[in-house]
Amino acid sequence: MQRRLFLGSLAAGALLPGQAAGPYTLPKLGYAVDALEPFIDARTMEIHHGKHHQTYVDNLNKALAGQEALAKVPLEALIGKLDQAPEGIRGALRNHGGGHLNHSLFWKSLGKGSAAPKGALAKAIETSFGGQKALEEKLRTAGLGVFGSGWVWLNLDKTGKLVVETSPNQDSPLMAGKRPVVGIDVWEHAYYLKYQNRRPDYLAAILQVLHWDSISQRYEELSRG
Ligand code: MN3
Repeated sequence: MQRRLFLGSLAAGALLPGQAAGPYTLPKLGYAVDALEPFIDARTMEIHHGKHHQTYVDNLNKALAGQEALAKVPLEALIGKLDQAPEGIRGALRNHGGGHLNHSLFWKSLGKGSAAPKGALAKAIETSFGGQKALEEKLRTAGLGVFGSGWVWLNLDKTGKLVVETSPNQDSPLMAGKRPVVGIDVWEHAYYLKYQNRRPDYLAAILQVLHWDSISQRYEELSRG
């Protein structure tokens, strides 16, 4: 029974290349902490990546300590089948494993100089939403609607259709059988130093630094899977 756990197919487009299993480490940003200025300030990036994300990684590793079989299961598969995880660590996996996956995708989706979706993603956005502007408006509205801490997502649903959704806390779309194309962190820790309570200003800013080349590439990897 134990051996049959988590043997389902993995979501394509691994979020954690090079660290398919635990113990997990903080992935490097692919750019300098000030690379997103003035939209996202360097101090926020330092604390968000170096402290908040590191804490999710540390607590995930703590939860998996002594769980040798589970630590070898790719994190995306663990999070996708949380109901099969031991009850005693399910909450920690959900919060800290989700936090690690969500932030790993977030950092990879940011960067300047790539302002529009490309190729298959551009076409899919046109079909599903009527274009990039309309999608951005949907992301903005959904992000404003998250009460408390959470994320707004562009997901692929089980039929391969693009959908805008939100999740509370660090819940991953993988928990609902969806595959995240891109997520926007709307926890206050993502913006409080620069924007304080002004989430609308933060959302306007973060939409300026989505790196659509990377996001388009991820969409193509997910679509192939
Ligand atoms: Mn965060």
